[in-house]
Amino acid sequence: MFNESESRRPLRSSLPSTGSAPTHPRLLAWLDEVVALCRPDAIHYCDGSAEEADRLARQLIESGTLIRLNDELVPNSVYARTDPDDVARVEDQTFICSEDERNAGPTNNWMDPAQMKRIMSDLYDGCMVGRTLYVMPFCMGHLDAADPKFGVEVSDSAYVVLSMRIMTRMGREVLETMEETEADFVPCLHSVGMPLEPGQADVPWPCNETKYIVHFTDEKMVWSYGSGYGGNSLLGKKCYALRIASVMARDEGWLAEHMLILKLISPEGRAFHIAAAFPSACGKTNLAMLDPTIEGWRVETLGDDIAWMRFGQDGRLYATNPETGFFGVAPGTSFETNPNAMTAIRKGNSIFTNVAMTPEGDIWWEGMTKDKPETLSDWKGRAWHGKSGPEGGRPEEKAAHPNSRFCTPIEQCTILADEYHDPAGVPIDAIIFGGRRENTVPLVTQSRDWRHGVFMGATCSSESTAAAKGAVGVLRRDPMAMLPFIGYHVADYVQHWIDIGKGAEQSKLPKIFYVNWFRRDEDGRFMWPGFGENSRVLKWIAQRIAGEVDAMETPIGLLPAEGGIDVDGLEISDEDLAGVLGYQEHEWRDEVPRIGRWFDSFGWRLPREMVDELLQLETALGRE
Ligand code: SAT
Ligand code: MN
Repeated sequence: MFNESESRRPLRSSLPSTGSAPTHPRLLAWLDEVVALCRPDAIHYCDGSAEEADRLARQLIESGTLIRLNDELVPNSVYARTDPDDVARVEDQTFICSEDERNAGPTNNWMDPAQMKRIMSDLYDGCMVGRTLYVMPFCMGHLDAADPKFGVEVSDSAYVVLSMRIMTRMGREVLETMEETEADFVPCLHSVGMPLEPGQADVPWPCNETKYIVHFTDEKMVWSYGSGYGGNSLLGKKCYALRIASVMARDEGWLAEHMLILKLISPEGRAFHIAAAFPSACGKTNLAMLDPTIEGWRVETLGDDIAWMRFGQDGRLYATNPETGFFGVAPGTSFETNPNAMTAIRKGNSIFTNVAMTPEGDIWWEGMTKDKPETLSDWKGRAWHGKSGPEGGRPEEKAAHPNSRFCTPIEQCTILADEYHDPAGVPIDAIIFGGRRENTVPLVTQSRDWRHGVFMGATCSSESTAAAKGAVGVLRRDPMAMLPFIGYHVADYVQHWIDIGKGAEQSKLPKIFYVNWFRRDEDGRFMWPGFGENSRVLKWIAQRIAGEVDAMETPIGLLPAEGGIDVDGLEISDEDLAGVLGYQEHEWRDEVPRIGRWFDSFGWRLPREMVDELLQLETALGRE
């Protein structure tokens, strides 16, 4: 990996080490290279145990990175405040470094892998001086899956170790399985990029202004530098389970998607399994744990962020959740909006990042309670009194950062479906694509067939949120909610979706739907109440799958027929209901050229099928 060999470069075997060293030959060879380049002071081989987590948490509390929360309010939990410039994924600095440039872009940043390695090797050179290197063997998905997907993350951040332990299967058992089965793994190198000279005091949140999140998609390797924030540093999550896995999935004939997985149970006890893609911070966690407002219907959770879907022996598409935790957006989460998440969070064993804290050592964020507590310390550590905002700040500032997060073990979710534990996963009945659009897109539309469904996914759009650095509220296309996570060329990605459908028995494919909870009226007011009331839309989807309700054919797809959506007991005016369920032809006539421009950006590899779908839409809409 690195071609320098200087005498000052340390040998791994000469470093003080704790934990038991691996015997896996490729892992050892890679670790030798990392140690020689990054020059950590010590090395710790993680076993993933609770004792290890306790010890690291105590160290981080002592060093000021973490604050212990009140054990009676959130047991065994800690709180971190990041550097104010390290609060979200950095999409500008995220690269797909494929050997062939045509395997990246236009939705990715690309750089020649050799050039990127030169740049990053310079940054990594000595970047761990004064720090400990943690070695984390992990597995995305079940250890006893037919084809377990292993990774090893090495990082100089103990915060990353604690988080990876919640989000993935990590530690001794994984390493043992890797060694017994001589399994290969995805090397994931992470550094916060802040070496410490002898005697130099650490800061609470070490990071570097220069940040790179880099995927070598041919080699299947991840290099991350300069950020400690979740999506940039927990490399099993977006980097492996989406960007690298999407490339594996293309080559191996499956799908790695930014989707929640839920099980919907009807009053008669019939189960429907649904996978749903929404951009970051558009309510995936809320939908995954939905508390239905309609009589007799129940939801159980399987996952809230990532779904891996493969065909089973029976020709159906099965989904598994490769993660073991929730890394959810905190603001807006409350016992009203998401009681299941709150219950899971209150069980503790969690890491909270950039939320606010009460004087009692409890967590707080905007939307958790109606009234703001009298006194708080905010995500920047400033004191708040009453309604006046932070000391030295402005009254309209938020106490919790809009992208503040809870990191909580999934097994604490009281409505976790039993099938979560099944390595084969669940057969998917419906796929939902969604976005945040204040106009144009109706509450729910069913696609005519798989190809039309792929068109809906490929043209999905959303107003941007705080989950990524940059302006909030700007409309962008977000194909299958994968815009920041597709590990190869978007045209090939859409083609892969089309091909998945072509190769399957049509009647066994999931039905595809497009939803939008965020439609507003002329005054900017949301017309649909959302949250638990979204169960009414899920019910319609289930009834469509079961063939129990009719739909109306329209140019944009199948819409609920009059009275199709159960609004029993819901306070909504006829005007609002018609407003959210219907579509405006003039808005869609405006949408067609926008979709055309989006497709233009794909270049010549734009799948023919998508051109046909767009023409079909344009023709069906007709002229004014
Ligand atoms: O920051 S993460 O990428 O982990 C979460 C998200 O943006 O969906
Ligand atoms: Mn996500």
